[in-house]
Amino acid sequence: MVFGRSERRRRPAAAEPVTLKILVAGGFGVGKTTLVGAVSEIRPLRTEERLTEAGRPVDDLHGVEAKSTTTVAMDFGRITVHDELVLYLFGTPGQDRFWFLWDELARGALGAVVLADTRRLADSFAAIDYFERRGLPFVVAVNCFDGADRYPADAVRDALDLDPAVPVLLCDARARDSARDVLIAVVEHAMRRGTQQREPALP
Ligand SMILES: Nc1nc2c(ncn2[C@@H]2O[C@H](COP(=O)(O)OP(=O)(O)OP(=O)(O)O)[C@@H](O)[C@H]2O)c(=O)[nH]1
Ligand SMILES: [Mg+2]
Repeated sequence: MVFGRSERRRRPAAAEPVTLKILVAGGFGVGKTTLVGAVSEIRPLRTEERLTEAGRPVDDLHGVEAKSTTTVAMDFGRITVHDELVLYLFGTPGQDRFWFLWDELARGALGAVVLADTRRLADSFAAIDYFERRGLPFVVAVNCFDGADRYPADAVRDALDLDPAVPVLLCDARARDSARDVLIAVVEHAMRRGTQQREPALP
């Protein structure tokens, strides 16, 4: 059936989903590209280049010796959480020499995931500092690599000296459901933070 313009105006418009931008950040080789690829319902945009001998002294491949490429600009993916919520995912590059891209990538983001690898926890300090300084809500997701020692979330929280309000989760960046849970935790945390900031301070 073809509706005329006046008919179409009377019909309730289908509700557009809310779209939110989430950053997937963290140190070199923690699994950012893997996580975006695991959850994205569209073929993720990737900007991978081969690691070269020249980068060997600065790129710590401990635990991810099979890694042969690195992100040089960004990852991009999309996930529909439900009918009313779509997340656009922006994965950051992990190498320090691409820090200049972060401000552009972070613009307009609701919140972020800082992926961490307990074998190289110090690699996540810079991302945590970045989001703390900018007041952007973030959660820390420990990517539990095979063979890496497991630590409880509270031990990771202490080691990273996180504010008690920052959620710490354990995840497997390769598993869709696990990655999805992390993204939902970011949205929930950012919403909570937004509500708290709007509420008047208690006398
Ligand atoms: N065993 C295991 N391997 C993983 C996991 N996540 C990623 N990998 C592997 O670890 C390597 C690093 O993954 P990437 O997703 O490229 O990491 P990244 O954080 O995007 O790396 P950069 O963009 O270079 O900073 C790849 O070889 C992945 O196959 C994981 O959860 N478990
Ligand atoms: Mg990457």
